[in-house]
Amino acid sequence: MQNATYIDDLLSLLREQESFVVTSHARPDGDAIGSALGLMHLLDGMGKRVTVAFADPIPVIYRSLPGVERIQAALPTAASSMLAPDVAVLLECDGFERTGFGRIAFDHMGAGLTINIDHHLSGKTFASFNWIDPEACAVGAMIYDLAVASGAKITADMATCLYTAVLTDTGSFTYPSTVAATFALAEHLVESGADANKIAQAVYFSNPPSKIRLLGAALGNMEIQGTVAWSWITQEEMSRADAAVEDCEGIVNYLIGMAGVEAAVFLRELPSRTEFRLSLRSKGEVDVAKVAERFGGGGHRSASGCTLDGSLDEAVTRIVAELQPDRVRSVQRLAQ
Ligand SMILES: [Mn+2]
Repeated sequence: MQNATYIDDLLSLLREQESFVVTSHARPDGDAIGSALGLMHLLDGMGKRVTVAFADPIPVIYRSLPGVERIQAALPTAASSMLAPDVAVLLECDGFERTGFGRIAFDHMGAGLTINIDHHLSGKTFASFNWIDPEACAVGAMIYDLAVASGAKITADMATCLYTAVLTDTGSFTYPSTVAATFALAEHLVESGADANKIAQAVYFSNPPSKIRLLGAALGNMEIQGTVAWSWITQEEMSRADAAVEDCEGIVNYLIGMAGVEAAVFLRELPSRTEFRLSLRSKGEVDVAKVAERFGGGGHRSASGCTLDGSLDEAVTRIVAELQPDRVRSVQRLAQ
């Protein structure tokens, strides 16, 4: 099915329904928040009732986005509101669990219909309506196409949210998903009222000191072996820097930023102290989506994530072996 067909079907579906809950994944990033708020503004304009909910806190750098004050920390329940929403929309999720709310919270909410909009290669068709476009540079770009097709005016608020989604999910227009159309999209969004400088100021120049302190600790832990670089942060280092989970965001990009490094991983010790959350990056040769999927995670070819249990040494040994360039790994397998 072509994107245009998905969009047509999705639009008629949205028009038929009255009330919506929009959510996205746990530890939300710029695309999760920007696309959710962008869709909220679109649905507002269509005269719908919209609730946006995230299981985890909104990082400081996204707290100036228009409409952010409407984000709730819990899904509506049958007990909290008389009316169950008609539709639950999940953005960038491969299942209900990914939202951080848990499947049961969705069952309790009792939405008649579920919509899944995603651009991950590892996307899954778990909802009643699924639109997965791995070619899209951000879910924000898919929401933009939806808005244009609906005939809605792209308001400055909507443009600001969607531009933030595209800016952050393309790594400031540097990832392989950045093509000519990405810049055309950015141009339309700026024309519609997104302030590129103001958004960049909020996203890249408004970090709390704890984040920079934590970055220092992480870079101090850095190790390199061949073409693979890695680093980690323990719970103890988190508390010493007075850091929040969101302060770990982006550390892995410094590791992949080194010459000669083809793949990088950042490991964050989880509060249980028996597990690590991994962020993986690649310059293209190593498919980190496949590596993450081997450990129950997922993502894109050049950016993905997964969780490993065991000690730091065990986690590092397992992941670093998988991150060797494909040809090195196949030679190693032959030698075994
Ligand atoms: Mn995304």
